[in-house]
Amino acid sequence: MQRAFWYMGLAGGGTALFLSLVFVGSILLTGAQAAPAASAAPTDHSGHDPAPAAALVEVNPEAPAYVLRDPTAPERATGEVHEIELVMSEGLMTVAEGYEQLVWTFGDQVPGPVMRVKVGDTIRVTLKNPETNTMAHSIDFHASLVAWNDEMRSINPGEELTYEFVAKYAGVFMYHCGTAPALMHIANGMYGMIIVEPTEGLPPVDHEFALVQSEWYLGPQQQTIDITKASAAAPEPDFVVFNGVASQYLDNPIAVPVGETVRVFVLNAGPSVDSSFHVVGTIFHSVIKEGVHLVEGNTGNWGSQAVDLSPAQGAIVEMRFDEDGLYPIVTHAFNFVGRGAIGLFKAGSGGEPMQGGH
Ligand SMILES: [Cu+2]
Repeated sequence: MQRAFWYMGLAGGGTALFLSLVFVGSILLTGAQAAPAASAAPTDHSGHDPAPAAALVEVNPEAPAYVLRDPTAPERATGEVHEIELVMSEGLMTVAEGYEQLVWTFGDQVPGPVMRVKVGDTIRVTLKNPETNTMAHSIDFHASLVAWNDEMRSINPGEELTYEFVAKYAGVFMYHCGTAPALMHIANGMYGMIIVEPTEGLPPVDHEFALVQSEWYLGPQQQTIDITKASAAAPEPDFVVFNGVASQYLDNPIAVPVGETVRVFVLNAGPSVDSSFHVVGTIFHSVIKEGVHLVEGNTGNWGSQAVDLSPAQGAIVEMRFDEDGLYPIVTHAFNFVGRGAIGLFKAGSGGEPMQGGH
């Protein structure tokens, strides 16, 4: 329904068209039109081409609908010692409308579960590789200070290991499978976010979300990703996504009230493409990126328009939406916006559908 509303009155379909209407300007318009989604391919009922870039993998209209990932950030875990059981599974996942891949996961989801602790806490993860799996796997918590050849070792199907560490530094950290080739294991879904707050905790805000950007290099339907594509020196992902699934928050906008403070924990899991995290129509008044804090109310009132995150970098950004309406979430590397790296914050009622041309 959201999409029907969103595209109502538009002559064509496609994310690229949406962009061309939002971003008036010849440079942006040219970029958007060059995106594969702007092709003359027939659109589906929703009005957007679900296969913008996956030219070499045939769309499967019978693929199950994707499972919408709740973007709400979890509360910080209570207590100081956290026992976490993490099962690494291998199974099918719809990563974009019409595209199903055989993914490897932490906790049956891509990205893996968002964990949230504070400095000083002990995290004791019991990592399990079920007998039914086909591959060895492992885990590497960037929030930890441990030896690579101990806790990060690979375990075979049927084995488990305990990975224990004390969180000593605050930040938005990546965790991922490091089993060789790590590129394959990350690109096939084995990554997630762990938030470590300062000992005293983050100041409370009205709303908190967690968004993980990552790439899909599609393999054939229901098979693992294409490691040859993923290995290219200049990688061309079929999809760049937030929280595992292409355009899921374009289809299902994230509702927020007008004027309240929204905090987003952002991680770029890569494996290979940089992110320029941007929310159209707002300015980040607070950014904590890799330990560096842009503080609201600073002398000069400096603000931030986009946060650059290389693979395995994270940030906490805060913003407010001053007007009722829609605020697109993108990486401002616009070649990827037509490939699934787009969502929407819907502030208040969401305003009126955008009218007219440009
Ligand atoms: Cu793995």
